[in-house]
Formats: sequence, structure tokens, C-alpha cells
Amino acid sequence: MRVVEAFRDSYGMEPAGVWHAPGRVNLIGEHTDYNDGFVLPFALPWGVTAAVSPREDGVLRLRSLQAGEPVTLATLDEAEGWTRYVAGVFWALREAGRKQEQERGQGRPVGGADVVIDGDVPRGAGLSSSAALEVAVATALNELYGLGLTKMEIALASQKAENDFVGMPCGIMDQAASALGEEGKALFLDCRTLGTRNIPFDLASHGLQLLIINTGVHHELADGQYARRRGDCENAAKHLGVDALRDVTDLAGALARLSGDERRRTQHVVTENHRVEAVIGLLRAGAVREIGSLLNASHLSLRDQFEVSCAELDVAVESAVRGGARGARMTGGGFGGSAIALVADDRVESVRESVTEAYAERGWAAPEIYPATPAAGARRLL
Ligand code: GAF
Repeated sequence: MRVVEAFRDSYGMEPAGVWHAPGRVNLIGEHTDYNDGFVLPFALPWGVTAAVSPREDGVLRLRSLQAGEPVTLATLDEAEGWTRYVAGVFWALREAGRKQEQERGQGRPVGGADVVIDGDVPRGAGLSSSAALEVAVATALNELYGLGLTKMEIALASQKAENDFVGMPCGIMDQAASALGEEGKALFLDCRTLGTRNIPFDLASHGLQLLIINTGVHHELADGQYARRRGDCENAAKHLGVDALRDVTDLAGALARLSGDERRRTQHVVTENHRVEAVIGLLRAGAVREIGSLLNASHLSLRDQFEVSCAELDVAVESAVRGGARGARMTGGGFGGSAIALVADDRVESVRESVTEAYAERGWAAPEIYPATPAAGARRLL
């Protein structure tokens, strides 16, 4: 395995183990996770593989096969760029480890580590390469230091690393999908109770494919806009006197009390939660083809009410549907990244052509288009 060879080359010894955690794509339930709502992502066959050995001196030696020079961090504060995600996980797991020791008498203090990372999540595609990195390292440390955290606790610690160490106020969806995904299944997650159900998602037996269309763009504004959307939702919930937008039961009544951005965000979040439930109902009934119209509705809502789409995503979605997709939508945070399209086997080529032509007409670089099926979540490989 490439990552093991690189570990030997870098550190002159065998790693204590090798762990893998996948990226994710979200089928439906967008910008609902931080509103205590519902999401339905699945883990991808691509992710991050980490070869790791513990160190007792607290030092972190980190190397990525995708990113520049190896780095040595004597303290976590020295981390920059991609190493912040790894340092953040050490920070969060040191705290989680202390708690485990006090409350459950389990584990030993998390020290340092020698780490080599190899990743194959398509770059900048909005498919959660950062969650994959966090969850791979967290899963390794959990085992190496005997912390006894559950998969959901690993996801929560990874989210904490991203929120409080990296400074990105994400919800729990990406880390949960990476930690808890199962092959052939989508993960239904109630982001309030953290209850999960793995929902069979076998498209092949229905003659369908889920295509990922990677726009290849990432608009600069994205990071600040995410925090602003989150703020809009929190303000709307405050005005309505509910803990979170998840609690809105009378949508018409709520909309009558709100205006502007708060009104639009509420409209999206409440209807998106209903769409997730509707998709679950259809999947359980074996009516997979029928989820297409809900994917379309989700996209329109994200474009017009939540305002997180962009021209490249809209063109991908519209041209996919024109080419014969049963439904399509942007997936992930928005402002670039990827769209998904649900397509019957015999329409895959015409969808590809339609999207590729629409991009060419505008003088945009051709998007990458490839099918995705649900893969297993985080696990030890060696
Ligand atoms: C990003 C975040 F990281 C997730 O938590 C989620 O909010 C998503 O955007 C939007 O659904 O991927």
C-alpha cells in the first residue's frame, strides 16, 4: 500500500496501523443539519487513508502525499493549512480522551503521532475531503489510545475540531456520513437526536445511476456566506420563539411573522426537512425513480430561498434535466462544488452530452461527471 511505503520512507519504521475514512455526497437535506433537521448523505468510495503510529512526546510529524513538504509540529498552535484539520482532531480528542478517562475509566492521554496521509476525494468538489481527513485521524487515535469512543462520538469530536479549532461552523452531517456510512446504504440522520438509520440505496437494481457533476469551481465568498446563512436561521428561530427551525410546524404562520432573508431561509429549511422525509418514504416503498422531482424541488429552494447556488451549479442541474435526468440538485454547502443527477442507465450518455455542451457554450471548462454508489464508513485497513 502506497501510504505504508511512504510511512516507511519518512519515518524508517512500520506504522502501528492504517485507517480509512470516506468523503460523502448528500442525496437530500441541505443546510438542515445546523437547524436540528434531517439529512440523507452517503459515504463515497473515495476518501482519506492515514498510516499512523503514536508518539509519547506529544510531537506531531505529518506528511501528505498530496500536499507539499512534511511538517513537524511541536505544539498544535503551529499548524497551518491542511495540518490544522489534523491538529484540531488531536486537540478535540485530547479533551474527549480526558473525559473518557474520568467518566468511563477508559483510555490513556492522547500524545503525539507520526502520520502519513493519502487522499483521493476529488479536489474542491464539495465532497468533504476535510471531514474524511478528520474522521480518518480521529478513528486512528481512538483505537491507538484506547479511548472507546463510538462512531458518533468520533464524528462529534471531528466536528468540534472543525468548529472550534479550524473555525468553520459546519454542522454534523459530513463527519457523521464519513464515520457511520455503510456500503449500499444512505444514512438518515436526525441532527437533533443524532438517531440514525441506514437506508438501502441500490440504484443498479432499478436501472438508475447517481451522477456527480463536479463544476470545478469554488467561489471565494463561500466561507463567510455559510456562517451568514447559519446566522439567518438562528435569528429566524429566535424571532419565532423556537429552539431551531426544525421546530416550525405551522410554516404559513411562521412566514407571516418573518420578512426578507429570515423568511426565505425558513421557507427552505422547513420544506427541505419535509422533502427528506418524503424521499425516505419513497425509498422504503421501492419507488426510487420518484425521488427525482424532490431533488429538483430541493435545488430550486436552495437557489431561490437559501441563495447558495451559483451559475455553474444551476447550468449543471438544468442541462442534466434537459438531457433526461429524473432529477438533479446542487449538493453540499453550495457556491460551487458538485451537483448530483439521478439518471436512468439509458440516459447517462445524453445527460453527459447535455451538461458538457452547456458548459462548452459558455466557455467553461468541462465538468467531471462520474457515477457514485454508497461505500463503507471509517474503518481500519491494516
Ligand atoms: C457543509 C457543512 F459542512 C455541512 O455541515 C452542511 O451544513 C452542508 O454544508 C450543507 O448541507 O458541507
